[in-house]
Amino acid sequence: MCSQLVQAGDAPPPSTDERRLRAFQQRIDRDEKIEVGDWMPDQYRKSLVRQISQHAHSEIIGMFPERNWLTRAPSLHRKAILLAKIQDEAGHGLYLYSVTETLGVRRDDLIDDLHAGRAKYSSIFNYPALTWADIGAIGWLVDGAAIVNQISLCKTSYGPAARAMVRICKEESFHQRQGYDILWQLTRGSEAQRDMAQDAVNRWWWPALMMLGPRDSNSTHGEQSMKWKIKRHGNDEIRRKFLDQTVPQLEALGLTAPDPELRYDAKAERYRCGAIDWDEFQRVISGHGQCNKQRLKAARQARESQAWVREAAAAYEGKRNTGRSARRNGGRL
Ligand code: FAQ
Repeated sequence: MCSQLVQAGDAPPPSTDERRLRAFQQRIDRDEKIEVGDWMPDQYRKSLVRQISQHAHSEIIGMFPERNWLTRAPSLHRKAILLAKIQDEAGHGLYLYSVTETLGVRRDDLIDDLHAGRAKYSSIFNYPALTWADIGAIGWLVDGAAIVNQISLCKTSYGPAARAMVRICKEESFHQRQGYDILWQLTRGSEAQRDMAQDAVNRWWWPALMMLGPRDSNSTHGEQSMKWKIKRHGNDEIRRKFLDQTVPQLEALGLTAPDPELRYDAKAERYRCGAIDWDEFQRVISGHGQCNKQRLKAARQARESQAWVREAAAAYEGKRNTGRSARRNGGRL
């Protein structure tokens, strides 16, 4: 009937899908949060699952470079701090997997994808932590880069993700400070300790800049993710903010960047770095970095060797549920 009312030359009325999409985009444009159970385009849901699960995997895999140093930390105090930091990363992974579950996926399936090499995790965790100074560089540079990105994600459009990110950022800022403090102490120590700090910065500097993602011109998801406010800033802008925040800290440490072209552009009031080796980034994210195989192997082994913990927790939960239903039925099972 409706189609008979359309005059020749008029645009056809929008379909239900188009109307829903338009209303969804209007909610995003008004900065409303999208909550569990709200209608969302399938592609929005998929993009969130992709980005948030990659982040969750990164937090979990990110524990491996640091764990080697738990038994070699230079003091009990440093060991306790590192232990707390690594436990925080595990917690971040768990919050983020929980967020993906609100989007209708199963955590086990995501972890299967990671272990089978079908899912990505951050490029940065495919580099080895060779000395104690690397623990400082990871905290300062890696957590530092992660925070700049994640502060922006506190305003992401999906409510559960935005709220998880607020808590994660608070913990990441402690991580960044502990990393800086390690390097601060080393740069005020012996010549060998100072050299160790410089060597760690030399090795982690470029990977930290790369971990913020490809240039905007090569970012596959950036444009649509920004339209949906899944991401609030482009990769290049986040990288610029990270550089602006980090170079003065580098100078305060008395260390240098392995970048002869790094300079302050007074006119633009920002730092500019030399060319990033995007071939290296592509090699690492396609599975050919220094530690990709080692990291996935360790993740698979951890899942297998800890299966008994999950089984025990499930058995305990089963017992509690049986007890609860028996109490509800007046003691009858
Ligand atoms: N590594 O289109 P875009 C941490 C992929 S947490 C590997 O620009 P997007 C805490 C990307 O997936 C660190 N792959 O992608 C910690 C896509 O491939 P796909 C993680 C990367 O999503 C510290 C393709 O390239 N943080 O460090 C990387 O719009 C210390 C095209 O890229 C998060 O995950 C990379 N670095 O922007 C833990 C935050 N970059 O999926 C332990 C949330 C890009 O089509 C110790 N994520 N790719 O196959 C995000 O904000 C975004 O996903 C970006 C990438 C900004 C990372």
